[in-house]
Amino acid sequence: MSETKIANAYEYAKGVYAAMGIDVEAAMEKLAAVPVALHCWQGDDVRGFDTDPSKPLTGGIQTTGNYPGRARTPEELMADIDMVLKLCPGTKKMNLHASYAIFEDGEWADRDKLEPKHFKKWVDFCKERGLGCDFNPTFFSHPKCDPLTLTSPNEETRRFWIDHGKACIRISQYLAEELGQPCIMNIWTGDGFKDVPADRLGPRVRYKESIDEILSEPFDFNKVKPCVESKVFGIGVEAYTAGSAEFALGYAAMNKDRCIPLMDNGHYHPTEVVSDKIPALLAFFPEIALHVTRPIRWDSDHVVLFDDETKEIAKEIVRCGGLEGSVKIALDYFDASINRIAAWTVGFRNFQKALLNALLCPNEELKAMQDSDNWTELLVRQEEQKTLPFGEIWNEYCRRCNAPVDGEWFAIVKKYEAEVLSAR
Ligand code: RNT
Ligand code: ZN
Repeated sequence: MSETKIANAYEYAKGVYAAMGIDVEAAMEKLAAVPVALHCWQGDDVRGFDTDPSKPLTGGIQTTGNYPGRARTPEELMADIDMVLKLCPGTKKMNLHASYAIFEDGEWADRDKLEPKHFKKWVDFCKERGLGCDFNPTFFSHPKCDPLTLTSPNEETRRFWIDHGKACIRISQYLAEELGQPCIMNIWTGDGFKDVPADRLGPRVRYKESIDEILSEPFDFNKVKPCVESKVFGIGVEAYTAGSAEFALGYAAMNKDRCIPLMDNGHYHPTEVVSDKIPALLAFFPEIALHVTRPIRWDSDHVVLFDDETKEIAKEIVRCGGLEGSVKIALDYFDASINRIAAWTVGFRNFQKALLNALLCPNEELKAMQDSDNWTELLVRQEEQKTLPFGEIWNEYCRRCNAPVDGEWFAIVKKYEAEVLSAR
């Protein structure tokens, strides 16, 4: 399309929204400043660098597929992330797992002995690109999972994982200080049982005490935001998960001065929706964190789509004022069956689309309809909203962020695949 045609299309779309009282310029500007955390683990199927990559994942999670080109080293992973950063509009933040520690000169440290220095290369990477960084202790895929971690009845096992958690607090504080942005530190374990347990309370009490010990490590809550992520079940732990929704929420509610709840939208029964849980939690918590993913029948971690529930999650974030900082947004999915860079990019761009779409809704007007019991017009307006010329505003947003528009970026991925990924 010619420059003039593009400009005309944008001006037309802008006019359509303006007629509804929507300032598209303000929406784009607001979105461009919101950090969304990009999960490093999409690039290497959640394998990390600190354990044998031929060993299977544990903790009830699974990547499926064997698409060629997986990143095998920190250098490869960073190169792939650079490609994704270029292809996605908006403000990004990195999201690392402890298993992505980078060891130099033949050195290796076990997870309970990890130090900030093992993440120095990531700090350099983030600094060069102006990124903040979130962090996750890795309580899975490791010989010290017995298979339990923080809930283990074996004191030695539990101690090892508590020490890992404490090391991660220190690393998170280092990341926050070096990068000048808060670090969300997410505690998730897959601890649970395949079959009906005889003791459901014991593991949860141990989990609670373990988190208490981890959070007794000194940190500045303005810089490090520990969270607890709940889950309904995982592969091989179908009958019982210690870190259930009630457990995680209960913990966060009782520890509001040092902990926030994290909801992953793959971690609930299929008829439950996180979009509805966001305002429920914001009625009680000043800050919450999200893992945005796409479950199909279970926590399958498919690539995030621009689908109804993703749009609804974004709408709730926007309507509840979450973009002002109360909702910490991160992506969490891992698909090894398609080009991993494309997977990362599609999901990141889709969540940007969902947020932009939410910012382009006449939220105040719609709310007034609800409050005046005008459900007829609310239905009509919400339906009409779906066919507005959103694509033109989205493309303009991409151009302003110096990111490729839809239709342009996949060719770049194919070239990278031919030149770089296929040689791995
Ligand atoms: C697993 C959780 C957890 C992980 C990452 C790798 O079900 O969602 O957040 O996906 O920590
Ligand atoms: Zn998650």
